[in-house]
Amino acid sequence: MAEKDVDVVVVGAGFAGMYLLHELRKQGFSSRVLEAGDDVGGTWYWNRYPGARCDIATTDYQYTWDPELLDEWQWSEKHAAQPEILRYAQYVAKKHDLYSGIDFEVRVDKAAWDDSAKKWTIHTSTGETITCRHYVMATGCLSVPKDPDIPGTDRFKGNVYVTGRWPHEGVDFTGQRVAVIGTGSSAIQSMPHIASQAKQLVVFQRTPNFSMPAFNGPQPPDRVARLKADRIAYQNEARMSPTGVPMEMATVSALAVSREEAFAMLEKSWRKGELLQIGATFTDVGINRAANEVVCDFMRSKIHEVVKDPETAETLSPRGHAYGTKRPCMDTNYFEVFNMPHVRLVDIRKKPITSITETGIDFDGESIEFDSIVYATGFDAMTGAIVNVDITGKNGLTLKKKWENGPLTYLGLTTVGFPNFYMITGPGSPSVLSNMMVSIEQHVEWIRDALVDMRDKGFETIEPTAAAEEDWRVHCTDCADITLFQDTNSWYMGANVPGKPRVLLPYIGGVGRYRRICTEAMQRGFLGFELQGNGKQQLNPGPVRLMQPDVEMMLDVMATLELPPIEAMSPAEARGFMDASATMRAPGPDVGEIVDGTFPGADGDLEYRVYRPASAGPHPVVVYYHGGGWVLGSHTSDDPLCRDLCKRADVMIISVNYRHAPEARFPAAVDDAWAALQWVAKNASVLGGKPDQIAVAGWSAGGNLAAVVAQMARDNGGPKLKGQLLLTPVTDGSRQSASYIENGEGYVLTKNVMEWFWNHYASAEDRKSVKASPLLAPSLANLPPAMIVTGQFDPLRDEGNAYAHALADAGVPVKRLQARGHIHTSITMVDMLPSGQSVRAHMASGLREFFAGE
Ligand code: NA7
Repeated sequence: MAEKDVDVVVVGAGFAGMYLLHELRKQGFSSRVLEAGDDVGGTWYWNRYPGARCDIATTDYQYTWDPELLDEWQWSEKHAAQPEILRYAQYVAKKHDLYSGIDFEVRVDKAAWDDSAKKWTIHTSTGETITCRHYVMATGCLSVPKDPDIPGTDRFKGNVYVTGRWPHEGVDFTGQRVAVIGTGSSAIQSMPHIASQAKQLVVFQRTPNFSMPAFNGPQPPDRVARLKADRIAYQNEARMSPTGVPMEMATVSALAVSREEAFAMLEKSWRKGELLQIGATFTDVGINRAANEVVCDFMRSKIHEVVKDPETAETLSPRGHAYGTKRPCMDTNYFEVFNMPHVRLVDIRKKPITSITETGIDFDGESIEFDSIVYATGFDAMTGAIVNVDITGKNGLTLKKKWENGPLTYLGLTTVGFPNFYMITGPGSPSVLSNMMVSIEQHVEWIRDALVDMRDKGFETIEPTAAAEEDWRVHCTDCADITLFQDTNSWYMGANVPGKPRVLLPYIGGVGRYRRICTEAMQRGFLGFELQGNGKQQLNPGPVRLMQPDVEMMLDVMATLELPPIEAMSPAEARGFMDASATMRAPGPDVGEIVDGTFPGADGDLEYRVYRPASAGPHPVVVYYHGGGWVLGSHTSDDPLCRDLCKRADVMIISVNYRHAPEARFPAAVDDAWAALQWVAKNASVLGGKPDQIAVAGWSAGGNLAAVVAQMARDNGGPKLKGQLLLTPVTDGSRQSASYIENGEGYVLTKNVMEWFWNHYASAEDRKSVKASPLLAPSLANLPPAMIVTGQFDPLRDEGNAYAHALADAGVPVKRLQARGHIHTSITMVDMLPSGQSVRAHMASGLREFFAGE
């Protein structure tokens, strides 16, 4: 007799439900696993269409939690076919006695949270009611086929097949006239099999897809050897990788090599027959449309090589979307199908289907009769299976209602208002953008650990906080924003289901990063969660520290380079190092004109560089002071940033040099900065600027100088400045704020580097001068309007923010922007870190506002 009250109810007995059952038992939790099918396997149970195959190699798409399986189970191919994967699931279920813990042919109709009992009540299709403390949806991401939204689907009297619900006994199409609707992965995999049997095959294509040959065969010996040589290392590499598959990471932009070189590199990736390799050939395929287009061109050239009729080849060639933004496919002889005389391709964008009829399909004035129609039209992905169950949380809120504008989760695992409710590979987690096996295991282990921890500490409920959920939403959006996904209509975006909210459903920040974030949330006392039970409460609002994904990627790459610390170098060495680094960066956008010259500094001539916009002048003028801790840099060292601001704000930027420490210590840089401002004020017209429209700007130490000269201009009768734009400025060298401790290590500008800068620049006594620490000025009243930009992970964050608050308190109009997930240096990395774009756009509009109305 099955228990009616258990610790955990799990819905689904695919690879997620199976592993969770195993772990729950091991930890002594009672459980019920409810499965709609009559066997284990989940996706591999349902998707039995001919040719169904895993696109991830078997070395990587297998359980890691039972190491014995590696020896016990021999995969016959590199990419296993559905029957073999199903047999694997059955083998594991038998080996670990999982069948005894699973109720088959049972659907969950309804689940409701009982807030007084602190339990879930589950109603099943068999009329059973089960109560449980914890409720886990292990229902898979692509398990609810979407309704084929084509008129007349119910009229057809012939055979109808849906790839995701294929008959277990198989289908013989021999001698039949067959229509296939859809050209996603399921169609691409099944088509060669259907075509080999059918008398006539008509393929109705709405959007062509990118696909590459799987080059299937035995498991690749190099991968198997690596796995066998050091299983733990190999699997850890997978877990910490971007996609859940150990892979060589790209080091070069697709735009940094010639087209021939790019194609040669892509050919090498292509030959590997690994789905994720093409996209990983270059660093910028996912984020830069021009780079992506190189890949698209290559993929299209491959289609034209195979398909003999150029018009058909062109119809099969994707033109409208970036590679990878719709699920790229792997095939075995897919494009070859279209060379067969009995196969016809119909582009329904040009020849729309008007209706399915009793005998066939009407489209564009034609009627074709069919014996069978195959719908390969996809799934209500990621959220479909979850909201299909009537799930009611606290205060009668249903999940369907809560998610009507898009799924909201914390870490893709939990959601506010639904205590003790968990999703495995849910929306907001890497799931479908990863090797699912790696992601499944991670989620199962996280849930297991959470349950064990709660039991150990006597907590009964866990629920994310609203703030944490909102932070996660923002972070997911930040990640999505830097990619090309949002421009494409894909099921990743919910765009395949009419009326579904448009949001990137999976988390695109990477498997390894995601794992780190989830682990950190748990290790730091369930950050972002509230736990309750036995009269106790633990509220740890969080949030988890969320770096912009591209910034973190850059830090990861830098970590592998093992660069020497700046503070261990002499100033000359540090300057050489910075100069060398600058030669490798992207140059920044073109501007109208760049002119170099010299101006009289406080102690001799110094260089400047003018950046003029392409528009007709005269322009407002921004005197810009470069960063580099008063020790490094020059009038050209912030070149990409100056170009970017010039272009975005349509202002003239004059980047001025100043003398550097330790050769010229404080206040030499201030004296030169002040001399530069005065010189610009006098010569603005000659330089092509508007003499009555001058602002100052600077980054880091340059931000410090800009703030100081703004005060000097106020105190010395001009020039009258229109504004001051301070990017991550140094404002107080007399003390170290909390952000020094919080962000002192690991984010390029470290506490030690900052101390090295200060020590070269100014004595302890001098640091108290208002010309070194503008925050210490007795009054900040009557200063020009300011925009102050700080980075969340910058040691200088708090002093920048403090200056903004102090200015506001003194009545100065201030715009403050704390750049989420940014470090001290990342906002200046034009064309390298897309996440800085919106920050610089704000900076540019700040500059425009300084000069607005004049
Ligand atoms: P997909 O990838 O969603 O593909 C569905 C296909 O069906 C795709 O080509 C759709 O065109 C097409 N489709 C959907 N609705 C229609 C209508 N109404 N008319 C014509 N064509 C339509 O699903 P799959 O099952 O192939 O693959 C799912 C995933 O399973 C796969 O990505 C792997 O992760 C495994 P569209 O592109 O929407 O224009």
